[in-house]
This record gives sequence, C-alpha cells and structure tokens, in this order.
Amino acid sequence: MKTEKFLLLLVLTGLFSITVSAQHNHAAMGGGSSSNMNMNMNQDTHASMVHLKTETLKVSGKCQMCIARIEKIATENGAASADWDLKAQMLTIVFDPSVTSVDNICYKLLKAGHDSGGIRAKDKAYNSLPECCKYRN
Ligand SMILES: [Cu+2]
Repeated sequence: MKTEKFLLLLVLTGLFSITVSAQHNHAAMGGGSSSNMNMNMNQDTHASMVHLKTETLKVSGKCQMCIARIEKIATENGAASADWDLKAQMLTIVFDPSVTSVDNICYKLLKAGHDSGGIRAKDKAYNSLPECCKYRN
C-alpha cells in the first residue's frame, strides 16, 4: 500500500511538472509570436515613413529653360524626382510627404514666375523670367 501511494505520488508529480513545463513552453511560444507581430508592425511603420507619393500639377512655362528651371526648383525643394511635360504643361513630382509637399513646391514655382497649381504668379515674379520663358500672351 505504502509503495503504491508513493508511486502514485511520483506519477502525479511527474504529470504535474510535465503540465507546468508544457504551459511554460506554450507561454514562451505565445511571447515569441507576439514579438514577431511587433517586428512586423515596426517594419510596416518604417515602410510607411519612406513611402513616396506621386502628384501631378499644372505648371505654366514655354521652353527648354523652363523645363530645367521647373524641375530644378522641385528637386531643390525636396522632390525625389520631377518631370515637367512642356506640351501638357504638367509637372509630375515624386516625393516623401515628410520632406516636402505640393504646396511648398508650388509656392517656390510661383516665386520663380511660373503659374502653378491653378494659382497665377505675381507679375513681378513673371517679369523676372527670361524673355524666352514668357509664356503669357
Ligand atoms: Cu523657358
């Protein structure tokens, strides 16, 4: 009887410790997968921070010099890339919204004399453009 009780106790203790270690492993696995989730979330956040936006706005100009000037103004004011289509009078900019904005680039183009984003450049700015660049009739 005594030996049987002892063996039973031994078996129960053994089972108990197995159960505990199983739960412990489960908890460790749970912790592991949640930290993976955190890593993924961090990666997503990081990806959105460097996510580039592409916008197109109407910019008035006339010649090759305008192409160079307009694109230079855009890139000097934070655009990752800029492409002004002379025929379409449209500027396409690729930029990081945490670095610059359409409004910022638009404002700088207006100051240089180019009507931009539906806003007319001030006469003083327009008159400062070289003769070949004067796009108004
Ligand atoms: Cu020009």
